[in-house]
Amino acid sequence: AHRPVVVIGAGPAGLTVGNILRAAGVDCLVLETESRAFIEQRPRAGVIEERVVRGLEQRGLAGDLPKRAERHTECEFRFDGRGHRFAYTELTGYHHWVHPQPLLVTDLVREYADERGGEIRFGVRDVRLHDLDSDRPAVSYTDPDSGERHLVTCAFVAGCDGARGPSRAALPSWARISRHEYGIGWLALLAEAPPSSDRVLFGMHADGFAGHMPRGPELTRYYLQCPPGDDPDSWPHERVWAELQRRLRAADRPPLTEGRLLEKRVLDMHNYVVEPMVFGRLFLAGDAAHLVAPIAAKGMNLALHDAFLLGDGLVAQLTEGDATGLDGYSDACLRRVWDYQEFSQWLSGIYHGPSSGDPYRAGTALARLRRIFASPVAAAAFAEQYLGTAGAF
Ligand code: FAS
Repeated sequence: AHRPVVVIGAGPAGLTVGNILRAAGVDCLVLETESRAFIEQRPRAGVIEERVVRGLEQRGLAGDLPKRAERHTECEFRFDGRGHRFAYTELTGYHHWVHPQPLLVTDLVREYADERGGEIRFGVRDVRLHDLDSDRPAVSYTDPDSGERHLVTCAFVAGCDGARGPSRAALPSWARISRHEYGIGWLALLAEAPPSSDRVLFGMHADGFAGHMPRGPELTRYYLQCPPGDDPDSWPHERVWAELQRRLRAADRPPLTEGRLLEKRVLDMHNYVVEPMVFGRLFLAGDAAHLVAPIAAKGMNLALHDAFLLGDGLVAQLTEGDATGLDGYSDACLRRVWDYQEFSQWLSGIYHGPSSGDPYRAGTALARLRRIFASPVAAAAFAEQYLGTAGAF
């Protein structure tokens, strides 16, 4: 079989690329290892930049997100036993959307497969990439039902298969992978409880970071800093809530609303960046090319920024023979990727300084924090990075 483009991975990146191609009448095949039901409920990110929602709207992919999602205009840092509101929308005119990733993925896969007639295979196995540095690359996979191997030749492969997919492994040995290990873990929790505040909370505490992110009226995402490789089973319900209440306590705020824990997993906090993001006819997008620990809610946003550039670049190439988008793709993505990596690092210094055990890191962390409350210029710079509103990269 032949398709102009094969997309590996039906996450936010792969589905957005597929939808952009279909809107231009370009045939493509999306290959996904999980089932449709699984990807539509997998709990992950929840904060979407206003610019990214605009990008989705411009491509007819935002659906009723602006009606269903919550607009956030401020967040809150809790330190020195008090809550400190940071009203970023007042500073920039931009807001954040809170919209759980499963809802976005559900809309994207419905738009791609049911509305735009996009071809997708779920449950595929053993996906392999072939002849990427030729003008006839191919992708092979095993059909889950028949067990048959299929080979699809194509003009381009979009590697959107996330942090553990085959695309990155297909890069040649000279590709550079930069890694950063934070040396800490985050216990990622999903609580069946209404949010304890209408804004995102960051708790900087001597015993460790804690985070609170609304995920809709009945669900709340919490994070608790823990040792890397910690065992989620060593965190029973009582211990989780005792730690969250302590690390997020503020004199002038009510205690957290507790509830059943639906998800409990330890994220080993690390980042990586793959350079370049292109090899021959393989174009990487999203977590397949870069990972940023969920410190500044940037992972899914970066994936969508990449997907807009890749989808538009493929359409220009395939419908008008214009290669400028694809030629500039890797550099354009990496300028934003490194900017977000640096911000994630900077913010991690604030979150984890107080509990680092190093008084110098604790002192500089609080100094950074006090600066964004004391200096309007520092506050505006922080808000710009937090919201992703910087113009050029
Ligand atoms: P994805 O990983 O979403 O999608 C890749 C797809 O490829 C998956 O559907 C996978 O099943 C499929 N795939 C993998 N291997 C394959 C193969 N061999 N063949 C075919 N398909 C294959 N980001 C935030 O911004 N904020 C957060 O709060 C946040 N929290 C997170 C919490 C957790 C527990 C995790 C794991 C991630 C979190 N992230 C968060 C980051 C996450 O949202 C990613 O940045 C985002 O999903 C990236 O989108 P994609 O690049 O499309 O990759």
